[in-house]
Amino acid sequence: MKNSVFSNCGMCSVRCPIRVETTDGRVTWIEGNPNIPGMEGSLCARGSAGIALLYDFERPQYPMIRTGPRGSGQFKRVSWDEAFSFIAEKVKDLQSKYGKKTVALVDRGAGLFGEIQRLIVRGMGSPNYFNHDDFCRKNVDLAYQTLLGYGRPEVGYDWTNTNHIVLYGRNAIEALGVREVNNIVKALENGAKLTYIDVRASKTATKATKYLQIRPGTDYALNLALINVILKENLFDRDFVDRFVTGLPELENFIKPYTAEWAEKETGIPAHEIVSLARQLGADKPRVILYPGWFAARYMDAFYFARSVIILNALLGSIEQKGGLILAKSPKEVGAKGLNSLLERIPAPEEKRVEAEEGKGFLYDGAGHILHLFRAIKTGQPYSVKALFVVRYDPFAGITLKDIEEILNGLELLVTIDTNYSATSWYADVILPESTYLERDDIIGMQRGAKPAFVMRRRAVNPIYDTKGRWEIVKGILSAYGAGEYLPFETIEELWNYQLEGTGVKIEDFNKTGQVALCKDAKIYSRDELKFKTPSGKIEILSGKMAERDVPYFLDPITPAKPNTDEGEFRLVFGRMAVHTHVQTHNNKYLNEIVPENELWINSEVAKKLGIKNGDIVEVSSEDFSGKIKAKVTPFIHPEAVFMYRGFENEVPWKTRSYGKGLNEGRLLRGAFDRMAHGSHTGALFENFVRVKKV
Ligand SMILES: Nc1nc2c(c(=O)[nH]1)N[C@H]1C(S)=C(S)[C@@H](COP(=O)(O)OP(=O)(O)OC[C@H]3O[C@@H](n4cnc5c(=O)[nH]c(N)nc54)[C@H](O)[C@@H]3O)O[C@H]1N2
Ligand SMILES: Nc1nc2c(c(=O)[nH]1)N[C@H]1C(S)=C(S)[C@@H](COP(=O)(O)OP(=O)(O)OC[C@H]3O[C@@H](n4cnc5c(=O)[nH]c(N)nc54)[C@H](O)[C@@H]3O)O[C@H]1N2
Ligand code: SF4
Ligand SMILES: [Mo]
Repeated sequence: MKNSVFSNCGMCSVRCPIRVETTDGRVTWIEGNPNIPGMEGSLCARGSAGIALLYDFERPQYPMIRTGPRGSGQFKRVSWDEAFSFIAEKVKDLQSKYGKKTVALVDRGAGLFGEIQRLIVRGMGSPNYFNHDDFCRKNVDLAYQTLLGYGRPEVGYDWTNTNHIVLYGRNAIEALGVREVNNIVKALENGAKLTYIDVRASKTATKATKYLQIRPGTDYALNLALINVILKENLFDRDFVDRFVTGLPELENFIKPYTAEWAEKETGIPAHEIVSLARQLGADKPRVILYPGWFAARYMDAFYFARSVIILNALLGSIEQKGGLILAKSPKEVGAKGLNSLLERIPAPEEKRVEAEEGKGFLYDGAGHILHLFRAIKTGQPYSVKALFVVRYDPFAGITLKDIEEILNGLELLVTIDTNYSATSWYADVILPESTYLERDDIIGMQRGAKPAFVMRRRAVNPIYDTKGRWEIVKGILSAYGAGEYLPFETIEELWNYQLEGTGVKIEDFNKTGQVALCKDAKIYSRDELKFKTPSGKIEILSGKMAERDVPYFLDPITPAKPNTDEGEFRLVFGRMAVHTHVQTHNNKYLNEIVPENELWINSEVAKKLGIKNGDIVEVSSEDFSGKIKAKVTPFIHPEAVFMYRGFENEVPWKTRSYGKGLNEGRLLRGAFDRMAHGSHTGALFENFVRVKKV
């Protein structure tokens, strides 16, 4: 018998709406939800390979407790109750020695369905909740917050109606979300320009109207020059700027020395190209989208770079503008009531997170700074963090072996909740296997946007192995700990009904498309209605929040260090590929078949000098690690950089298809925890040099 449910893909963090078909209780087909504009049946390769994840036997099938030394791979099978009691006893013991705040949880971010795991730490009375954002989008988030008062997830992009898109190393065609890529392609078909800036010609460069190769780490210099030309030549949207932007005189003063000629020397992009781009944007405004980035934890100036992109959008009047950036509307703004929070049922702990205790200078109010968390675990300062829960995140897959060792030395309890055997699980004390997204129901999520909606992920089939849904795992842990009252629901329907109470929406309302929109049409404010969420209600170049927290408004550009390429020294940069997600899909049967290992992009001229030919095996080394990889010799990368796709060389032998294949760039990131970006305290993963030589 055939059946069909609407759900959300779980093969990456985009969570595209999907329709899942089952035949006699087996998943036989997955496609993009045909009811959702921008999806219309389409799915990426990873989304389609969800079936291979579901039926994979090389994933955790029952709870496990470690029996041998960490990293030995020795575990025993236990029942769920044994696992929950083990965790609860250990946490209580550690808390009695080190205080409640000795427990921390780190996840991949709240996203649509992630509120639930935060109940674990809060239920245990600790403030120490962290997510991965320091290594991903936090600079952009903070840049939006300081300028507009909105966070990154609250800003959408009206791709299809735009005249001009500018992407800075945002490899949107490959590091993709299905709706976004479909809409960008539609924009190009409608005649929009795409200016693409990258140190290498990625797949997105091949779709661009103009590709500008930039010297690594100099995008901020480029933007200062764009601002300079736009102000000097009066190319900006005066009406918008007069109404909404404060701090313009200070910006004008700061920007004076940063001419296009100056930026040519920094970026390697000819001054006439910079002036031409500024003039095109001036002509194409206000329907322009300069995208401030997603994976933004790259360089030390990332926060100020992201601010410069948003400032450019503000000068060009593209904010809350058709064909530009569109602000999310809260349920209240569209006349609806939001979901009832599960987290807010629990009193917020009074103690401070590790970094807050270290002093001033922090802009973030959401999750804590992970670099500070790891530092606290390693050093015991400002206080000891001894128990760590890791949920849907694999930090150990992307850092050095030395960092892993130091973190493990500081921890007395490490618990992972994952659908795969992650690199972190391999070292964990307890592995709690979550049911895959096709086998579980999640809490209802709130999709932000100009037309906010509630979203439901429903199971397509029952769990195949002895795994549980996330809310059931959280409930089990809290109950064993003695805090079961914080999640008192017996069934997912009871939980959903609690979330929906008072909203007027019922569970059945999701049957039709899997989503319930909170208003009929997307709401866009006119300039007469528009108000920002900053203290002044305007776009604050001189941000009140930054002033209050002692963070300078402007950063003088810093010329990046130059590697000695004649000696085989390069800046290491990396990114995502279309058929894999970060570190989680390389063992997927289908996707592993398509791309089993990575290569090292290296510039042809430089490779020639070093005697490296296409396909040669090269050794890549940092101060404390070296590994081998195949060279891809190409003219399409800046001579100072080498590039590889991330997430390869899995070290967990249980995943036999991907074990040892390719090279893991994370192991080469020596000192990555010691570099925190200016103003934002995030990682700066591309501020890192390696040596390359032919084997
Ligand atoms: N070295 C290095 N570090 C990086 C980056 C890099 O490029 N290189 N990129 C940074 C960026 S931008 C990001 S976003 C992060 C990404 O890094 P991660 O978040 O660690 O990577 P993912 O592969 O998305 O998966 C994380 C874990 O979630 C698990 N998982 C997947 N689905 C589920 C589920 O439904 N439930 C549960 N419980 N677990 C699930 C996966 O099996 C995997 O173990 O890394 C950041 N850090
Ligand atoms: N298929 C797939 N899609 C994904 C993901 C995935 O794992 N797989 N992950 C999702 C996530 S969590 C994220 S954060 C996004 C990331 O989305 P992106 O940030 O678009 O993706 P990356 O592949 O990390 O892109 C890094 C690019 O930066 C370039 N680069 C390096 N240095 C510089 C520089 O100095 N200047 C400029 N202009 N460019 C530079 C690199 O050459 C590379 O092309 O992708 C999302 N989409
Ligand atoms: S982009 Fe692909 S993998 Fe990510 S949620 Fe969408 S379909 Fe799934
Ligand atoms: Mo990311």
